[in-house]
Amino acid sequence: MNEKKAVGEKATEFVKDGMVVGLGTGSTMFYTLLKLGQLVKEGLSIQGIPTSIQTAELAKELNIPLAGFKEIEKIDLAIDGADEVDENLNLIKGGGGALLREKIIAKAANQFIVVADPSKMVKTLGSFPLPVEIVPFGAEMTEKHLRELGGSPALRRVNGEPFRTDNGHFILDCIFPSLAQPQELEVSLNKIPGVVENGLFIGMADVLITLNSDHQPILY
Ligand code: ABF
Repeated sequence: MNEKKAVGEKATEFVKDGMVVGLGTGSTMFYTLLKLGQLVKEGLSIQGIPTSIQTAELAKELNIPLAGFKEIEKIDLAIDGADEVDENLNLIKGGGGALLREKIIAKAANQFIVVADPSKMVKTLGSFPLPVEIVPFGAEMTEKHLRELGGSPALRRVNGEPFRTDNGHFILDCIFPSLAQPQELEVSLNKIPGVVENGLFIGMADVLITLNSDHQPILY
């Protein structure tokens, strides 16, 4: 069974005619987007706000109408994946590098729905290295500040070159010995000059769609 497809498609049940919908990024969202494309073809009328260039391109291929922030007054609903989800629906996101736009859109949405297969569920966040988006200027100094907070950052690379986000920034993937107080860490990280945003999404998710032990979609 394709677990990502099951949870990704389930999320489309929240999408109603006339909504402005934040469109997340990643391999689970891929299935949400495919299903939304089908629903649009069948007459559903929505406007999508994409969280990445990759999602914008897929949405265009699927003829899902897109809007920019200038053209909308509100986002009714945002749907997105996650790298880790704890029991309080706190998240680590950014494995795909789209965390900044994802957080802007999740924050702006009236309702934020997370689609995550059971492999993403954890008791405590932190096994997945926390992505921290930083400006390239002074990257070594920003890295030093992250070490001072107890983190072990590694510059994300692709083919040997620093990975660049859609915003032109770098990503430091950061292991912390403990993420027991993620809310405080989220604030401390964002106080570091050079840090643009981090992948902790604390208290933002309204609904989680995952699978139960019978592999059926379940909502929390
Ligand atoms: C995005 O999708 C990212 O924040 C996250 O890294 C990823 C989730 O993984 P998947 O590709 O498994 O859906 O939301």
